[in-house]
Formats: sequence, structure tokens, C-alpha cells
Amino acid sequence: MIVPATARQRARVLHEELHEHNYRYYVLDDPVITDAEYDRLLRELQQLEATHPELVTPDSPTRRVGAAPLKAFGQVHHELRMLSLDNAFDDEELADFDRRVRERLGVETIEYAAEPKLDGVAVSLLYEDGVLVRGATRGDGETGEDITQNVRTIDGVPLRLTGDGIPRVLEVRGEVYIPHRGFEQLNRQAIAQEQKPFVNPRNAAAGSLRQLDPKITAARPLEMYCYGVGLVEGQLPERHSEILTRLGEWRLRVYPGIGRVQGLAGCIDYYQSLEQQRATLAFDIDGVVFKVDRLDQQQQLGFVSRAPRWAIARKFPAEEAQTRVAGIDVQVGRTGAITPVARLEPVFVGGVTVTNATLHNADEVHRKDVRKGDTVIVRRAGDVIPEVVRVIREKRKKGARRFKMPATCPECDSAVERVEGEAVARCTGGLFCPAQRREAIKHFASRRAMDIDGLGDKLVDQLVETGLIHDVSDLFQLDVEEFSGLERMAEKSAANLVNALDQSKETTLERFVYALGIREVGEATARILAQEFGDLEPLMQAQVDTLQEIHDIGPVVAQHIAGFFSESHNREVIRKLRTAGVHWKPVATTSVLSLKGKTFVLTGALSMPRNELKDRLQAAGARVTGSVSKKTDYVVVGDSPGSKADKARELGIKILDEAECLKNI
Ligand code: D41
Repeated sequence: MIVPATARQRARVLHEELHEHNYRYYVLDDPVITDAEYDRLLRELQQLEATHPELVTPDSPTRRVGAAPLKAFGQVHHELRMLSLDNAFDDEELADFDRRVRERLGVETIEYAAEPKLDGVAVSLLYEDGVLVRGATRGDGETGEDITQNVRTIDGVPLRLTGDGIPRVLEVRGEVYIPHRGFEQLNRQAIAQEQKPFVNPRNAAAGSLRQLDPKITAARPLEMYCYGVGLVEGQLPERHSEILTRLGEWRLRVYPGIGRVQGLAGCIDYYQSLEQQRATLAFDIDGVVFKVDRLDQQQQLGFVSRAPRWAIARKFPAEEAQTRVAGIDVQVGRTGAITPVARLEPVFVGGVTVTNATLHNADEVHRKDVRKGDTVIVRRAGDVIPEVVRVIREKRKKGARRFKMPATCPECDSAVERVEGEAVARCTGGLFCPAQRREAIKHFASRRAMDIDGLGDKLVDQLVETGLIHDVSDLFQLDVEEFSGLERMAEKSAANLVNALDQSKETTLERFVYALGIREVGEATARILAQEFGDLEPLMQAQVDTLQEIHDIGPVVAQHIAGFFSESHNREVIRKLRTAGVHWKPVATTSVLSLKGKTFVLTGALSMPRNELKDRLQAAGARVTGSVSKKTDYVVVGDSPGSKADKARELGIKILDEAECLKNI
């Protein structure tokens, strides 16, 4: 059948438009049409192609999905070997690398291209006359698997390059990965469908590319950044950094923050700045790659065995490490919650030595099946508490016993209870339990509660152990002499402590309510209670029904609050605290504040400590939450904001910078 010229022309226009919108959406992150409009154009092209199959080309925007499942992957021989990267684990090794390069080339300073080392899967894309004709995994560097139909489903991978000077043959190499947000969503789905969640984004990316059915790959949130070229027939610039710029111009995705730096010092600066940004990046990176920028110098250097002499990966300190579980203890928290903790053989992870890792609760221990003596992978990300990721089952010794939650509290022998439907087991000892008492006092003294300077955890342990204090009100009865009798407590620090205790007596109602440590009453709830009741007496009198009527306070929390104040022991402690001089100004409950009821999210690096801005916003009646949703009114964005800013834009939420925000307070 002959295709009418009008249909052919229309198909061409649709190709152009769809490629353009795809590029704007997935590469530039700056779409100019709605998803619905995009779908309309795509459907129109699909219909045209259905009527006139001759119009279907391999680079048609309709060809991303639709290929039939394969029986097996074909093999791809890499014309030019895909090399691997040498590693440098500290600045000294990096300096050695730089020195070797300088000596071989006989020059004083080297210009390096610097780029993040993505933690994904290395992939090769082959373009002929600008059209994507093949995608392959790295494999052993020599032979990989043909995953053409899978890479086609990755929206950020152009099916056709656009622009000037595109080589006739261009092999592009890069890293396919799954960003954090996509990973979390993927695992939520997996759990909802009762499938095993992925261990980490890299495994998820690798698994997604290895699907024989491209429809499965298409449903995975894969992305790609290009880091270099392989086989080329045609002209390219003389520098690595300029080649990457050209790739970007032809609409391939290239990381926007690639640097060109001078010498070792420049490399170290770049490394440090990326390490700082690491937590705010939308994807996992495990280091920085430095490459001699000039291609003539690269050529001169050549490679040894499988790695080029002109490139090195400066790795971040490992966030995961292997160690052994010396034992599993349980810790009793402030509210009696019993948390199993793995005691580890000390191991250096993510820049610190780790000796304990939380196991969260009994279900978690059993799910991961962690046992005493096991070899485990521990992980430490940023400031979070280290955790056991998984057990290496092959290394388990015979006779290793499953963990059992103790039936009685290890601290006070009271019964341990687990309420139906709750994950947490609790000691029923209440303030009879020394562990709960200790933790309650630590909480009371903490910075965001009563802020008693100099009353650290170790000191509280001593005070409770020696019987000097029994509850928080006893703190205010101690004098310099009594404090200086304690271990590692000089008279000077004892005097400072008495002074700090004295100063802490002047507080606010919300801090005081928070400091009491009522179950599930965090800072936000304490603030609401202070604003609603204005002073402590009406709050202490409030019945469960009254409390429940308050917006944001549910039946469980209401029960905890009323329960706390109904206990004579608690009322007595409060009375003693007030007698000792703890006081606050009543809160004006009727005053209407400018930001009352508005929800804020803070993201990126601000010029003031984040908690300070949070305090000021809350003082003005605003709520400050951690994640962006439709209910968010404003997102305050600092330097290097992360995915929260993207999400705000996506949802059309108003974005303020710090200065604009302060003006509103
Ligand atoms: O981001 C990466 N993971 C990355 C990997 C990168 N930015 N650059 C790389 N450069 C190379 C050379 C220098 C050998 C072309 C690489 C890799 N290789 C690589 N990825 C997996 C194996 C090797």
C-alpha cells in the first residue's frame, strides 16, 4: 500500500515533536506540554503507524516498548574493550596516581575532568547515523549481553541523536541507575505485592536491565548518565570534558556538574564538595572519577591490564562493611520499648568505627534472621543509626540459635508485653524500671526539651545508679557538693551544672510538655497542646474526649496524655518541679498568628541552623514537616536542594528562598 504524502509528513512532524518533548521532560527536566498532550501526540502517531506500517522506523517514539519477550540475550563483542577503573581509597593514593601521571608525561600539572562515580550498571549504546541500533551490558569488558530492547525503554536514552557533527558511528558509554525516589516507590510496590524488596538501587537497576520481557524493564524507573565514548567513526573534540559537552548537545544525558580541575589540589576540592552534596543528590554515588582531560595525554599514558593509566576512582569511605555479631542484647527505651541491638566486632564504615547496630524489633530480627555469631553486612548512611542489612548465610556456624525476645525486662525483671498489632515489645515496669527512668531523665535534660547544659548521658547513668536521683524533680535538689562527689566531676563543672539547672527553670510550656516524655508526644504535639490549652492546669484536667477533639490528636495519643496526667506519681513530680522553681509564661491561646495552619517543608543548606528556622516558623504558628505532599503550603529552598524541591515544582507548591521566608515571619 502506498502511504499518502500527508500521512508521511504528519508522521515526521510527530516524530520531531515527540522526540523534542521527551528530551525536554527526561533530559532537561523542563517540559513545556502536559502529560495528557504528550499522550495525545503519541496516540496519534501510533494510529498512523497502525494504518501505515511502512511508517514505522526503529527510532520512532512509539518503539520504546512493544518488543516481544526474548528467550535469551544475544552476545555482543565489544570492538573496543570496556575498561575498568582503578581505585584510590584515600588522598594519599590519589596523590600517588597524580604523581605517576605527571612523571610519565613529564609535566608539572595535569588538567583533570571530574565526575561523580554513579553506583549503577555500565552500559554501551551504539548509534549509527545518529540512530540507536544497539545497547549492551559491559559483561567482562570483552563480551556483554545485547539488551537493545531494554535500553530503548529508558526514557532518557535518545532513540535518535539531534544536532551537528554527529559521528557516523558513535558508541556511548554510561551508567544506568535508579534514583532514590524511584527505588523507594519500586520497593513499596514490591512489598504491596508481597514480593521481596530489592536490597539496593544498584541491584534493582541490574535486575531491571536483565529482564527478557522489555515491558517489565519499561515499568522500572531507570535513568542513565553518559561518561564517555568507545568506538567512534568521525570527529570528536580533543578533550574528554568537551566530548561530554558534545554528547549533551546531541541530547544524551550527561551529569550537569562535571568539572575541569587543576592538579591534585583541584581533585581534592572537587571530591570534598561532592562528598558534601552526596546526601542531597537524587541518586547513589560511591566516589568521584578523575580522568586526564587531554586525549593526547590519555593516549600517551595508555593502559595496564584492564584499566587505563589516565583515570582513577576516588572512592568514598564504604557505607557498608562486613563484620561479625558478637551478641544480641536488648535495650530498654524511655517508654519501655525494647529494642534488640546487635553487638558487633568493631568495623570501620562510612568514616567511623561502628560497634552496635539496631535491629529495630523482634519481627525485624526474625525477618533478617540475625543470630549470634553470624557474619553480617552493616550499613551506615549519613547520620543515621547503623543497621544490619543482611546476614551472609553461607558463613553461619552450625548450631547458631535463633534470637528470642526475653519474657522479662533485663533491667527490672518486669514482664515484657507486646500489644496485638504493634511491632514493639515493652517493659511494663514503668518508672520502677531503672532503664526507663534513666532514659526519661536524659530526655528531660536534652537540648530541645529543658536544655540542661552539661547533663550528659553518662552523668545521668551515674546519678540514677548511685541513687542520688530518682526522678527529674530530684535534679533540682542537688548542690555543688553532691555533684562533685561523682566520677569525673570537678568542682568547676559541678558549679556550672548547678548554674545550668537554675537557668533551665525558665522555660516554655511547650518545651516543658515535651520534656515530660509522654508517649507519642513529640515536639509538634507538645506545641499544639500548649497552644490549645495555654497553661498546664487545663491540660492536666483535660479528658480523653476533649483531647481527641483537637486537630492532629488521635485517640491513642489522647489516651496517652490523659493516662500520663492521671497517674499520681506524675502529678507529684510536676508539683515538685514547680516548687523547685520551674516556670513558663502562659501561652495566648486566642492570638491569631500570621502563619497559623500553614505547612512548611525545609530543604537544602540554609544559612542558619535548620532547627532555628523551624523554631521561628513554629513560633509563628506554622507546621514544619519533613516531606512534600499536596498538603504542603510552602517549600523553603536553600543551597543544593534535593528531590523535595523537584517534588514541590511537580505539585505546583510555592517555593520560597530563605530571605523570602523570613520576611513572612
Ligand atoms: O559513573 C561511573 N560509574 C563511571 C564509570 C564513570 N563516571 N566513568 C567511568 N570511566 C571509565 C573509563 C575511564 C574506564 C572509561 C566508569 C567506568 N570506566 C566503568 N564503569 C564500570 C566499569 C568501568
